[in-house]
Amino acid sequence: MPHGASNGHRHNGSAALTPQLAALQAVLPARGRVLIIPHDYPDPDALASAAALHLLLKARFGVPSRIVFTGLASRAENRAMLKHCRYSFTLATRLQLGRKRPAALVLDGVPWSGRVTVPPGVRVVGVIDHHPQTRAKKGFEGLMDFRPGLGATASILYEYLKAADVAVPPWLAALLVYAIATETLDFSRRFTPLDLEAYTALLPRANMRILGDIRHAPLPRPYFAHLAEAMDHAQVYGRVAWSHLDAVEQSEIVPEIADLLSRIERVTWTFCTAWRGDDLLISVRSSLPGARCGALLKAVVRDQGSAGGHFNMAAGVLNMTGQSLEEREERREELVRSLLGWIERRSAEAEEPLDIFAHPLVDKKPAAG
Ligand SMILES: [Mn+2]
Repeated sequence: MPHGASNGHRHNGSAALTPQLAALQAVLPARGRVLIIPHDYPDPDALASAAALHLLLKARFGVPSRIVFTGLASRAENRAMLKHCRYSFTLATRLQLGRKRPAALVLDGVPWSGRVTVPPGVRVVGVIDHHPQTRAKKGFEGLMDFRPGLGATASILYEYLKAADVAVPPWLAALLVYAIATETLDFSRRFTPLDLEAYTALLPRANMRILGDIRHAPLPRPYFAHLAEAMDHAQVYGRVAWSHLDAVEQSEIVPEIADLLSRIERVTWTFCTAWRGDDLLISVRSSLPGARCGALLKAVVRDQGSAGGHFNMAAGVLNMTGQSLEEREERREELVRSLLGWIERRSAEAEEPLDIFAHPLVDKKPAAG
């Protein structure tokens, strides 16, 4: 063990560690800073979990850490979370590494999935994740705390903090509550008793003003332009609804549209595609218990890009650098057809046959006069 109870200056508690805390302690370096790396373009669950891990490492193990991520956190609600987070976040591109190879803990994704960028020279010593597709990697000897089927990574961090007897400050309780609520769509998606326990235990401790600030963060005007475009492009085909955005700067609007469409009555599957530069982004949602969205999107994207997700939600990206506009549009249409085909087969298995015709979500009435 690199350090532990014998290393008094780093350990100020005397209670015995739970197996999970002991496993975490075992991978912490004896000295120096640890990097905390949430997945790229971190969502609320990744951000809140990173802040919770930062507190845990300091309060329970006396280990200083720095939160580092790749991509942006541009969604208005996510920016509000960063504003209220008392720990600073560093962009991976700005990270200054000395000659030592710092240890890192990866959150809400695995470094071998393509969703988490690990800066060169950084050594991953542990991974904490809840995605059902997550598999252990052969040869990886660090901590692997995988809880497939759990609603949120934030719930795992709640469990660690509780086991370590670390008090959660009100601002962090607000972030964790928001993370669990969004990740489970207010418990309308799959969750476990641990998610419910974390939520109900943290809510009374949460700073409600911060929670309100995050939930109702001011939205930039382009958000509404995307919304209008998405509604205009939205199609319904039986129990499937989907849409497309021609040019987005940030990826976060794509899952938001998929979530919004999933509220159409009788619709059980939704997806949204969008161009972001040379990348085609895809988000899939389903309310069916056996949907396995992550596996479905992986099957559709195959080796042309990367995809991953949960039972009820998944995201993927295809890079089309060097292809003409026609080729890109053709491949997008092919992907839409392929997705519809897979969904149709899944629906047939679930005895939920689709309609024959697709039609626009919003009827376009001819202009008066
Ligand atoms: Mn998550």
